[in-house]
Amino acid sequence: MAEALFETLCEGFAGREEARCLETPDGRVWRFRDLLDRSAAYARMLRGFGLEPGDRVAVQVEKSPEVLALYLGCIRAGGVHLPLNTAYTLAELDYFLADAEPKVVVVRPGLVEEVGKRAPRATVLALDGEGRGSAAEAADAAAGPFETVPRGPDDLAAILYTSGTTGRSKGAMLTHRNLASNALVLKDYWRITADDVLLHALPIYHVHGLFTACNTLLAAGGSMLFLPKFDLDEVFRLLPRATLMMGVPTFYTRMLADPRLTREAVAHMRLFVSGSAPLLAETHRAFRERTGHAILERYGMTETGMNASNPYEGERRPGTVGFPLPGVEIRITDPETGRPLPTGEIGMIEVRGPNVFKGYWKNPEKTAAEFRPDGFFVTGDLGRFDERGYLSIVGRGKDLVISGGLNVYPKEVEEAIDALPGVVESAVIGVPHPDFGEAVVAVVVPEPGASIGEAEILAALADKLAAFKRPKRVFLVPELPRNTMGKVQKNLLRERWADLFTKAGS
Ligand code: MCA
Ligand code: AMP
Repeated sequence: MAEALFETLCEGFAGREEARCLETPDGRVWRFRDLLDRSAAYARMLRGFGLEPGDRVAVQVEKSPEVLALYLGCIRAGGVHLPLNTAYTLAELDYFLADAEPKVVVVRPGLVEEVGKRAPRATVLALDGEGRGSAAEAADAAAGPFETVPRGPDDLAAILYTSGTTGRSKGAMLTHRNLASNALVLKDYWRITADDVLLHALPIYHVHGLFTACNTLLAAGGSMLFLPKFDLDEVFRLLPRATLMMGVPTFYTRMLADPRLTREAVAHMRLFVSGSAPLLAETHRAFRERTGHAILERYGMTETGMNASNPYEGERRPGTVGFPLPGVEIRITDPETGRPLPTGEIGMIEVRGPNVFKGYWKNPEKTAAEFRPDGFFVTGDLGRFDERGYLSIVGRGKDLVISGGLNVYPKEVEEAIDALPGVVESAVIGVPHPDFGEAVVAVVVPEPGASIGEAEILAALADKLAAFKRPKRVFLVPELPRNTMGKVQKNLLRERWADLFTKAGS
């Protein structure tokens, strides 16, 4: 069984260290040897700044191959990689820095001074989208051989923050075993080999782009065309050189809306994978009709990595996420009692396996609340198995909006709006959106006579919430609909604004 992350990620390139590993759109090539050398330099640099095994390295920078080397360097030094979405505001960053207490923080160059003030005990370094900055310079100065620090399977390799329905974000603690086992399982399940070239257009501060994509390709010894972000022109320019693509549903709806997506353009492709948000069955069908490719949909979470996947061979059923991955157990239970339900019934999806995280950072109560005594993790997603064993996700037990593959917790947005002067209360909902799948909308009750409107509310949220969390529209209402228990009836609000973005001309 796979246990040590760095060693697992080296397996695919063993004996072929000179092979191509990464290429950026400007044609710059990284061989695996380059990644080994550069990760050694970062590992030496981190140790030089006093990093001890178990210490956190927080990273909020633009995507580049250098970031991948930094991540691997952190793992090699025995550290814990803590990637952060570049959209997070300084106010959001404060919380992560205080909670995770990183030893080293790497940010975009313009932020070093400000972040230095906010994390006075950390070493704060810079890295820009070209892979330049004080972090890269310090790595240059530290270059040399490095003996990877041995770590155990249950030692932490990464912490990724995920918001909660209540309270603040929680850091999901992912171990070497969690990440290594998932990479090997996916490599085999999706038949990824050294001949594969992944068109990589996802961000690398989340599980999808970093672990599901990079870890798996490294473990397989395949290479990646490493785009800084999803850009349709770049995707169509580089697609002829790829064999494989992973994306969120928005990638596929945008490609479908483009006349360059033709059967010929993708005839050479081996596989398209989708996840992080529901892929509409109609998108699956339209893609298949246009290209002949059945997108392979899979299901995962920050806390668990990948849990289920449609098969590589055999039917990829639209609207389902396929079967539990090898080594992963999935059961459907009664959300109230936790009792397992018979096949066909809808209930809570629970997961157990080597992929399931160790717990929430500094939060044993929350960890205990989300695990059953027999080790199953309660995902908060509602699903059912059909008679052929395919799992469908039919809803969420948690109040969550997924916009363009990014999670937004309504509670967090409501708290930010409710704190504004002139606001009595608010309800934040997700409504269908043609590009993002779901879009965030706020329904706000102003104080009588308050001169507050949509523009003021959005402006006031700008330095508090990352842009993707901010409502796309704000509506003012005299009161929120409530049931007899006094609970806000969000379903009525969702119905009322269901066509907001999908009606012709809106
Ligand atoms: C950008 N904007 C968004 C989003 N992204 N608004 C809502 N939802 C979004 N996802 C806003 C920006 O703030 C900006 O607003 C405007 O849209 C245009 O921004 P831009 O950066 O140009 O957008 P884009 O480059 O077209 O980005 C859209 C995207 C991107 C390509 C869909 O969000 C993306 O790459 N998403 C993938 C996220 C992902 O990797 N998720 C995996 C999580 P303004 O104009 O107001 O400034 S891991 C996970 O979920 C689990 C483990 C799993 O199963 O994989
Ligand atoms: P995150 O917390 O960012 O890891 O998001 C994980 C959540 O994304 C899951 O709990 C699901 O609600 C959702 N998700 C991931 N993949 C899929 C999928 N293929 N279909 C529907 N929802 C998904």
